[in-house]
Amino acid sequence: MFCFQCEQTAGCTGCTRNAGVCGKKSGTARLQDKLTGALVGLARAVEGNEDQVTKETDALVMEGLFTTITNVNFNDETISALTSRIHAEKDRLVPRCLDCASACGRNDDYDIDSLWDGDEDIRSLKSLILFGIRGVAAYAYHAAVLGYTDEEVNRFFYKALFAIGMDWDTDELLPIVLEVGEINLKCMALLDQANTETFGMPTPTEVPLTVEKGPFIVISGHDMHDLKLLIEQTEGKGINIYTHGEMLPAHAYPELKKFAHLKGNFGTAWQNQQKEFASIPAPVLFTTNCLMPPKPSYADRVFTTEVVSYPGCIHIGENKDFTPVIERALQLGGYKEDQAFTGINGGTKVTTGFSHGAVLSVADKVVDAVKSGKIKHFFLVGGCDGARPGRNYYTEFVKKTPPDTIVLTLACGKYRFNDLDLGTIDGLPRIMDMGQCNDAYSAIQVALALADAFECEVNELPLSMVLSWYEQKAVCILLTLLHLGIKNILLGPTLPAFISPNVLNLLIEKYNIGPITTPDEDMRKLLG
Ligand code: SF4
Ligand code: SF3
Repeated sequence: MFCFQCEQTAGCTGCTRNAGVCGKKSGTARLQDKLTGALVGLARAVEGNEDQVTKETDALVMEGLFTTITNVNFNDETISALTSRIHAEKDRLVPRCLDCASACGRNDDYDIDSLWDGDEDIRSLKSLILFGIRGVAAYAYHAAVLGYTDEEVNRFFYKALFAIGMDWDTDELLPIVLEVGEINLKCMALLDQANTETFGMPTPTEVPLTVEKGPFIVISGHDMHDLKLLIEQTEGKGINIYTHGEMLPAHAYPELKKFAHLKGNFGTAWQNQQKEFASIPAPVLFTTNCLMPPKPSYADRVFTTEVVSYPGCIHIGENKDFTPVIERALQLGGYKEDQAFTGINGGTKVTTGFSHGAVLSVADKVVDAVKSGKIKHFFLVGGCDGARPGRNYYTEFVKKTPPDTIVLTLACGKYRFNDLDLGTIDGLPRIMDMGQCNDAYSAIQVALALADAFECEVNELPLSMVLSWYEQKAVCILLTLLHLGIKNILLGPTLPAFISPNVLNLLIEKYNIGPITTPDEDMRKLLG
């Protein structure tokens, strides 16, 4: 196998053995490559047949891309079935193409090995495109389940997939890399609109980490729609719901927080799940990444839905009947007494909901605090978490931020520090959780509003971005920040294996992006 799409890739170069660090087996990796090759084939078939593309074609592309994100789908059967559906769709667009013996190169599946084995700069640029659109597809998928789609975003998937299959050079590929960032901005705006119009504008909300006695269900991932359905189906059944990982920001949405049995958050970072789920008397439902291979101690309590799948785990299908999860929760019965859990720093609660709506509603206060010198600097410390020991950097960095600075955060990397109490500045908490990774859109909106208020460029604001990455959604967000011309981003804990030295030099020259070093050194550098 060859896979180097995530931050924990073996030896910081690539997973090449029988299984990846994430637990993905070589056979599964092969099937995911075939699936991707089929998607390129579908994009080739779309070329010239655009008028034949339907909502179903778009949905298939989103599903195919999302399925191959790290920690989403480990199930050979569902991956193969999806590939067959993609072939069938290509066959509909270009009938009998699959029966044709002569490879015309126009509608064929793409052999992804020719990408992995190709020139390292081309591989690097095509990887940025492929991994980036996997991330965008996940966000587009979440928006689509709420009934929101964007033609331009959908069309771009075909363009990008087509480009991956072409023998193009750097000059042709680089603009498409940046276009991934541009399209992702549109897609995150779409998802923001979908979430806020469906569930209301998030408001700052305290979330307890205590699990109350009685039956409960833990729900993980990013899909708010699944959470809403689960909340509705458990109402009045004496079952409490606890969020996990990227589901935490759900507590801040008015249309979700109004349910009294959405009680709190369970667990710390996603990479601790094998330890934390081992002994809980409750089922866990995964709606998206990050699913780790379940240990035998709790595998029979893990349920999946949407594109997530793991062999042997019960999958909740399109009918969205969560009865098996509900019955398991009642059967397990939960704790006999309330259990007071803490975050990794010992905190008993966390706060979320500082979306662009919440922060910009007190924009005057923020601007005044900056003008009067009470706030000297903003740090955006956000992104994915992961198991690499070097990720303690982010905890240490946040602990070292001076008292006259604000830490904006988002995505699951915040579990390293979101239970810290850093106090307030003029009533504004020093740590503000803006939400999930896609709520990078909120951070961008706030940065643009501050630049507007101070009549300067975003790069001239007293704002530093110290980002952590793990999977492919982080790739598209990073490309969005580059598309917006944001400079001086610090990225860690290691740089992507798929960025070749030449491509890295290009990013350094144009955007001055760099790796994190030590909290002290970076703090000194950023505060000048
Ligand atoms: Fe390795 Fe990451 Fe690929 Fe899993 S997703 S096989 S850990 S590079
Ligand atoms: Fe985390 Fe897996 Fe990326 Fe949405 S849940 S950010 S790593």
